[in-house]
This record gives sequence, structure tokens and C-alpha cells, in this order.
Amino acid sequence: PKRAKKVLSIQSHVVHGYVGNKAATFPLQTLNWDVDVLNSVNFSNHTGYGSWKGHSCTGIEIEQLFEGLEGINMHYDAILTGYTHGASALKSVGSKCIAMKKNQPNIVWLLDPVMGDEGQLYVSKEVIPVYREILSHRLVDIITPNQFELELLLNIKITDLNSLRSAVKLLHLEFAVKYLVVSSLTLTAEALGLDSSHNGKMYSCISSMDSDKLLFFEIDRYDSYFTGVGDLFSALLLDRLYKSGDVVDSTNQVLSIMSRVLYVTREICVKDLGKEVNAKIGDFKTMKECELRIVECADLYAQQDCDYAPFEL
Ligand code: PXL
Repeated sequence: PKRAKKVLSIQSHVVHGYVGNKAATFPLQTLNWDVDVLNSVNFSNHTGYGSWKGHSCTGIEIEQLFEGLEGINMHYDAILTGYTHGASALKSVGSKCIAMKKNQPNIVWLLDPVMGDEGQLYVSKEVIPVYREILSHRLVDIITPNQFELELLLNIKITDLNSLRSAVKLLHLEFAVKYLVVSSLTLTAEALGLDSSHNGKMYSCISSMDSDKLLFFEIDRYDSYFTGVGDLFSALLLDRLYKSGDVVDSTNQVLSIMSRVLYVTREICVKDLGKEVNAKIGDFKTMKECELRIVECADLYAQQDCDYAPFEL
């Protein structure tokens, strides 16, 4: 058998549903990764339900887990860091991952600065400067913010193509990240200078440190709020980029899988309930119906078809 690669994944755990490590672990396992799962929080469910209980790890608790791993001489091929609720926990995650990268520079580190979406923060706002500090060490290889998170990191408002370009440039310059993949932009087709035939679409964009090109993908927009999409996206992107190093093809494959996962998720909902359901943030009934069908989608994660035609703007 082909030996599995090893990834340390530091994200949230939820008892019910699929966000954070619950959205990343099983898909990565199907792709032949040994996933060492460090849970930054232990919640009943994701916070978008409006009702949840649970515990967030303190910085000291996180450090102890890393010390335990050091004590048994663990080494990794990749690190995936996502949802961490508080500043002190994130500081510990940051300093330990920075130390690992310094000791072993060929580890691939994908940092997903999970903070919020569409203007709403779902972690403590104290994490914003901590993410900036971590990134300033210039050791992160891949970053996957959404538009809101990119704005928070750089303290820049993105309103059109020019401000997006400035943000992307600044990010590469200040933080030396090799690849930036913005999985969902809230900029409209109009703001990007596209004609009205593109109305109602959403965009992802990618940029590499060694190129001035900004490449876009046009994807479907849903009225429903799906949580965990970003977490599954970053896990799959880490797999593809680790294995191929081609950011355009990797992103295309992953976006194609994401579209199929959302299709299956919606189809199962229709079969179960006889109608489409659109989740509303804070409403646990609809949120529950729209949990990603991570298990049922097991056969999708290895697919390599590219459904999109990326274009430059
Ligand atoms: O997908 C982001 C996320 C991850 N983990 C937890 C969350 C959320 C978003 O709400 O609540 C626990």
C-alpha cells in the first residue's frame, strides 16, 4: 500500500455536524492522509445554530498537547490550521506551528484564518492581530480567507477589482504566502466589471506569489447558509496542492467537488423533507437540515475533474 502522508489538523470539534476538524478529517482520510486531530474547541454544534454549549481550549491546554506530541517525537508533512476561538489559544497554535516550520521548512502549512463571513465575526475579535503576527513570520505557504477575512487581516475594504488587487499584492508582500485562494468573494459581477449576464454569480480567486495574474472562477450562489464549506475546501485544497503544486488545477478540482457536495447535501434534504430548505443563520432547525453530507459524499473527494474555466481580470 501507498504510505499515507501525515497532517496535523488544528481546528474545532463539534459533537453534532460537520465543521472544522469534523469537516476535514474524514475527507482527508479518504485521500490517504493520516490525520492527527488537535481540537481547538469541543462544542456541541457550530455557533451558527444560535444555541450551543462547550469548551474552548486555553493557550496553556494547546501548548500541553503540542508538548505531548514533541515528547513522542511526532513529525508532519503538512499542517492545517483553522477555527480557533480565542486569542491566547491562537497565540499558542501560532508559536508552536512557527517552531515546527522553522525546524522542518518543507512542511506545507495551510492557514485558514477562520474569523467570520459576510461582515459577521464568529470568533473573538482579539484574534485579528494574532493572525497578523503569525503571518508576519512569513512561514505560511497557503492562505484561504474569504473576502471578509482578507479585509480583516489587512484592514482594507475591498469594494472593486482595484482594491482587491491591492489587498492581494499587500498580502504576498507582507506575509510571503506562496498561494492565496479566496474561496468566496462577496464582490458582485458588476463590481468586478463584468456585464449583467453574470448577475447572481459568485466568485473565487487565486493568486501566486510569483505571478501578477489574478485568476477568477465563477461559481453558483445559493440562498442558503452552509457552514463548514470553507473547512472542507481548505482540507481538499491542501491535499491537491501538496500532491500537485498546481494551484489553478487544484482550485478548479476542489471547487468542482464543493459544487457536487452542495448538490448532494441539497438533494438529500429534498428526499428527506420533500422540499428544498434554505438555512438561516441563528435558526437551528434549518441549520441542522443543511449540515454538509460529509459521509454520503465519500466517493467525491478523490475526483479530479475540473468543471470551471478560470479567467483573468
Ligand atoms: O466553519 C467555521 C466554523 C468552524 N467551527 C465552528 C464554527 C464555525 C462557524 O460558525 O462555529 C465551531
